[in-house]
Amino acid sequence: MKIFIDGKYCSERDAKVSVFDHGLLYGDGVFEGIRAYNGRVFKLKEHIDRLYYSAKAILLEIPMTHAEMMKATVATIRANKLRDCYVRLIVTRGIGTLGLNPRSCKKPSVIIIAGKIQVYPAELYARGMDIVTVPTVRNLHSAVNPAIKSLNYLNNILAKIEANNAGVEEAVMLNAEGFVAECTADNLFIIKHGALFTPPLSAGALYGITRGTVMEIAEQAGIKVSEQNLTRYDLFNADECFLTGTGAEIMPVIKIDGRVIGSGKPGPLTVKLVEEYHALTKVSGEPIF
Ligand code: PXG
Repeated sequence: MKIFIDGKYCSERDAKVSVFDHGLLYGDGVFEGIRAYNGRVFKLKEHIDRLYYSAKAILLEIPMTHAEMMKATVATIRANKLRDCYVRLIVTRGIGTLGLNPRSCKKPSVIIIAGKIQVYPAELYARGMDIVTVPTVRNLHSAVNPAIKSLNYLNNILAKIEANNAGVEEAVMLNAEGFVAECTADNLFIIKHGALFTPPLSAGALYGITRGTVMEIAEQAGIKVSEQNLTRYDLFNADECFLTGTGAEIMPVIKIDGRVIGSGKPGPLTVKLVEEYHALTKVSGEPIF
């Protein structure tokens, strides 16, 4: 495996960061998760845009231009001869002193890893997922804004542990007002009377790129899409429910907090959206070779 670190490729063995990197010491940095399908990088520009927006929000100046970052991403996939893969982009504050002052970090570090990801077992997609709401709420906008894809995912990790402790794979996170925000690494959608609903970003959802793609696919198919605040009641009484994310793609949900959703099987509209999403991933994006 060839891993990009600050403009050079390293082997997996040599790909190491300093213990003084503030990405490690304080979770000070940002990241992205991108996928390539069939020799093309899916939604590359959208992911790189989000990386720069996250960096801007934490006053982190990425030492590469947007175009250079796009090129380096494609080049790293090419160097690893991959056609279908998962790419992790990481920008840390860089090496500094043992004190949280970011001014001690002279140069941010850029890391690009092209590898594989299987977030959930294949049979779960056919069966649908059982999820629960958890006590850990989504970060407040006035704290670390949940739109920032930062290296500090403890909020989500705690929620994931709580879901695992409850015997399920994924958690629905509510915001401090009790409205649905999203899951730990996925956005959430419901379908009611043939229309699609998803929480607005102001509810504490990440500006999900899969979320955006699904909204586009739905609109093109004549399905009405609304961004609105949702409560647990809305989830329980949905006809269908699914999660979206780069890693998970589209995951049907069949049970929430013990309430069966719709027929208890992946719903027909969800199945249609999954098919269209997979078809799109095969033909669109930046060519690698
Ligand atoms: N919410 C959160 C909190 C996320 O981290 C999404 C929603 C979905 O966004 P996209 O743009 O991917 O549709 C994410 C994405 C991983 C992994 O390593 C995490 C994500 C994506 C890919 C891999 O588990 N998070």
